Amino acid sequence: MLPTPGTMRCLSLPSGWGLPLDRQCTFGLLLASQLLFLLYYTFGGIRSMALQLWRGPQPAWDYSRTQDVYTNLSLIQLLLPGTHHLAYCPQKPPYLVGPLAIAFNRTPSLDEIWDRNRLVTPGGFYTPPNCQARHRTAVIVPHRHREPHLRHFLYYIHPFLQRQQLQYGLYIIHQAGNETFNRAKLLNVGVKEAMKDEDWDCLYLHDVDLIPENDHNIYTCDPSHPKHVSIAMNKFGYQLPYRTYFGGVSAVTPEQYLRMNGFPNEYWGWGGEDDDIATRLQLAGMTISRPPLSVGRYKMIKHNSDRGNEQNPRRFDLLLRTRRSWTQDGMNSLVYTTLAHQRHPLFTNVTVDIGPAPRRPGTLRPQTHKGSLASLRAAGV
Ligand code: UD2
Ligand code: MN
Repeated sequence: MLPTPGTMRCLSLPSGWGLPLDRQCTFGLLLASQLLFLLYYTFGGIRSMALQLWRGPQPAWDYSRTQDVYTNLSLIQLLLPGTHHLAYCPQKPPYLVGPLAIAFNRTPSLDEIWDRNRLVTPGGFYTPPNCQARHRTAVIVPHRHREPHLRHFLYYIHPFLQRQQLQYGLYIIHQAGNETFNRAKLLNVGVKEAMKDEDWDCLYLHDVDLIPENDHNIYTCDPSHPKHVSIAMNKFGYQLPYRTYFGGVSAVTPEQYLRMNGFPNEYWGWGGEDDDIATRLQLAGMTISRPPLSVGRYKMIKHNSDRGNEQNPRRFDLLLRTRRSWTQDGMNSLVYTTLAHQRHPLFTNVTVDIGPAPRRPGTLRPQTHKGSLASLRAAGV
């Protein structure tokens, strides 16, 4: 039945509100748009909102009940003769334990870590011994002068990835010399070097000081969109600091990486490069995918800012230019010199000269020391 003018109500507002019909309409529409706006920002955009609704309620993890990161590893290490070439690993890895106990009061030695991860082969490679891996993930870590952090990272990340039954490789990309640090350019180098080794189907770009807290945070890629993984960190009270935040740990397929022309090479020093990456992936027609907040949890090892990685004063100017620069600055303009490519028992070490940071007019270039194997060994890598 068609409503007559007298019976029509706007958004079903009760007539008792005492407002004339057109005011009711305006008021109702205003209320509805406020509500939608609120929902949109609570769930971080339409895509995440749809995902939340589609996924339904997430399991509530109790982070006060944690397990040792080496739990179940002996079960996995048990080689079953004759069966290891037969079947794919199960869709859902059976050995996961959930929240992990993480502490940084004692820095483990490299020997100790190696001793506990005997199935890792030189270069930091691993293939599940008793089933065929469904995924091949390269973990790429930009690094300089963070040896204690590196040891904590190795201690936790190896058993974490093995329990997920992935085929994986671990790449530490070490910036040689004392020039200003350049995280994003090192990541570009890492991707290029890793892809020479193996047809990886997923690339994890990982800060050395971030340790995942839950092994249900599976280190695989989202085939449709780049994934920002470290969405809940102790450093930010386990909340996403802002909607387009992309720092810490992220994951892209090689195709997604190429589509956004890799990462920028021009961010020298701290900050901005993560926001540039978030912008360029959107300019390349993709959006950010994320795991549930209860799973993408990380502990960051406390640290001061590093010498040689001071805040980049140009980052705001550069960010204004991303729209114009992303097709020229990235994978297609990457230049570097590999100084060493070594298969360490627990990781592949790539030591690289990525060139000098641009100088502001009138500043003198500091003395640089080219990274040598001897200086690396002295630093304990
Ligand atoms: C935030 C982001 C990081 C990056 C950075 C800005 C988080 C958790 N991380 O990190 O992804 O966007 O801001 O550039 O929000 N590194 C070295 N040696 C150095 C300097 C840096 O190895 O001298 C590496 C190391 O892997 C480190 C990473 O670069 O984890 C990021 O640098 P950071 O930890 O000093 O910066 P942070 O924690 O503010
Ligand atoms: Mn950090």
